[in-house]
Amino acid sequence: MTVIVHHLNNSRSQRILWLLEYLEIDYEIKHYQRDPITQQAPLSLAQVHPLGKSPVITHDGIVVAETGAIIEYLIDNFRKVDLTPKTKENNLQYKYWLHFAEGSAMTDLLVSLFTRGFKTPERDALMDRVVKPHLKNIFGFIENHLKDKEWFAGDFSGADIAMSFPIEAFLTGKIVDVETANMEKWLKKVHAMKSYQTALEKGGPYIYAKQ
Ligand SMILES: N[C@@H](CCC(=O)N[C@@H](CS)C(=O)NCC(=O)O)C(=O)O
Repeated sequence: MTVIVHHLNNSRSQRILWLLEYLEIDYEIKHYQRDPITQQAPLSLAQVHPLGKSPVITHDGIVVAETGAIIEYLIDNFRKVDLTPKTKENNLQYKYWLHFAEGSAMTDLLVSLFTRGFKTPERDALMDRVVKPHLKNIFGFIENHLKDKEWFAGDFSGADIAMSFPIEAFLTGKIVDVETANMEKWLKKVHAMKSYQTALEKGGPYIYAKQ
């Protein structure tokens, strides 16, 4: 059965389209548009999954939400190209970065993004004392990880797909001063991939691919 991707414009769900293109899996896109003022997803997405967030996919009567879980589901169920590293060490790295993408990398980025319209002394203090040091630490760590590696976990894997969104979002905003040469080099390779470009054409507006 065809996979249906419930895809919100300008969102994390772009990664799932990329993965589907890379794996050459048959899929359909159901498009959802953010509210232009609040940037929230339309209520219709909550009919697919109670949280009403994207990405979410439906396949064979199953609903799968949460980027990392969707990536694992698609790689496990459609083994056309294996995107799971084989060595124990690379497999651990793969799992680490798959979870890190949403678990660690996005947290402080979201605080920064969600509060950027509130120019108050309290927001400035929160940014200076907590969020910016965290972002420096996290993205400095990613930058350092990529210094002698082509991809996040050995060969190209689902971890690279998961990490694309936080890196694109970070490089788009660049709210802290940190070295980015290795992340930029990695992202250039990602953006040159045919599967990434096709997914971009099919997904519609995506402001984070413009570095
Ligand atoms: N950790 C979740 C985050 C899902 C999420 O927050 N998605 C955003 C799009 S980037 C969303 O749906 N926002 C609209 C809303 O919350 O109304 C995942 O990776 O699937």
